[in-house]
Amino acid sequence: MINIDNNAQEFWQHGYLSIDNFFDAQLMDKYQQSILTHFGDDPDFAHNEEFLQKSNTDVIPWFPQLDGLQDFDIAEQDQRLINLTKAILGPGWKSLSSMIMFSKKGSNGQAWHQDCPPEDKSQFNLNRLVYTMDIDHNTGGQVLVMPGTHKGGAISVGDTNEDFTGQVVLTPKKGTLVLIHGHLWHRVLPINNLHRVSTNYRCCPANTPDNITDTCVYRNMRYAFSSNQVIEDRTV
Ligand SMILES: O=C(O)CCC(=O)C(=O)O
Ligand SMILES: [Fe+2]
Repeated sequence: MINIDNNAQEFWQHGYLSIDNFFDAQLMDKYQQSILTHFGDDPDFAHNEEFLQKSNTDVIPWFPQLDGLQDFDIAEQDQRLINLTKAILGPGWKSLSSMIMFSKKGSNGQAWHQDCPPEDKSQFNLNRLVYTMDIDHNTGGQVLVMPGTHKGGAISVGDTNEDFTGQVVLTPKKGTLVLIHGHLWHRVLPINNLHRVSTNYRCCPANTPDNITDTCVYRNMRYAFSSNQVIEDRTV
């Protein structure tokens, strides 16, 4: 059983939370199958070359709900998830469209980043990540987080894949729920021997614009996805 109040408190203290066996294994198997069917063997990247290079990010997104697929509503409508989200974000929070992220075997993962600009503490997204497969040493693609950094400002300028003292390695399993505050420094390690899939039911507090995650903050740049542009070069 999960304790909503303790979980919400832990989330706000560290900026992230990981709960194993949150979702039913059968539902996860069903999702995984439908995701792999969608992506096929050799999907194309949806981002432009400059972004892929500078961000060191190797992810292909899919928005199943925007394609009219209702299967993915089941996890989103889980009452425990809804209660936990409300305990963290307060009344009036809203869902953003769910995004599935696919990474090929041997690809880069994701460099350290914050999902949205951290200057205004009240404006952020919450990642609610659902894993439909085990992420471990064999697959690679473990999630790194820097506890407490959601309380500070912009991520420091520096090496996009630096190892930090105090970083925590998350190895989610099939059915694990991971919550990550959009201002928390986080990263995905390179993928090893298999493809990697994660499903993100992003949401945000009341009074947050829907395009809150349009600008992502990396150690070397701020990048706007809507215009596919580097809007700030942070290396100079
Ligand atoms: O795929 C993951 O595990 C995390 C990806 C990420 O950085 C995000 O969803 O904001
Ligand atoms: Fe992220």
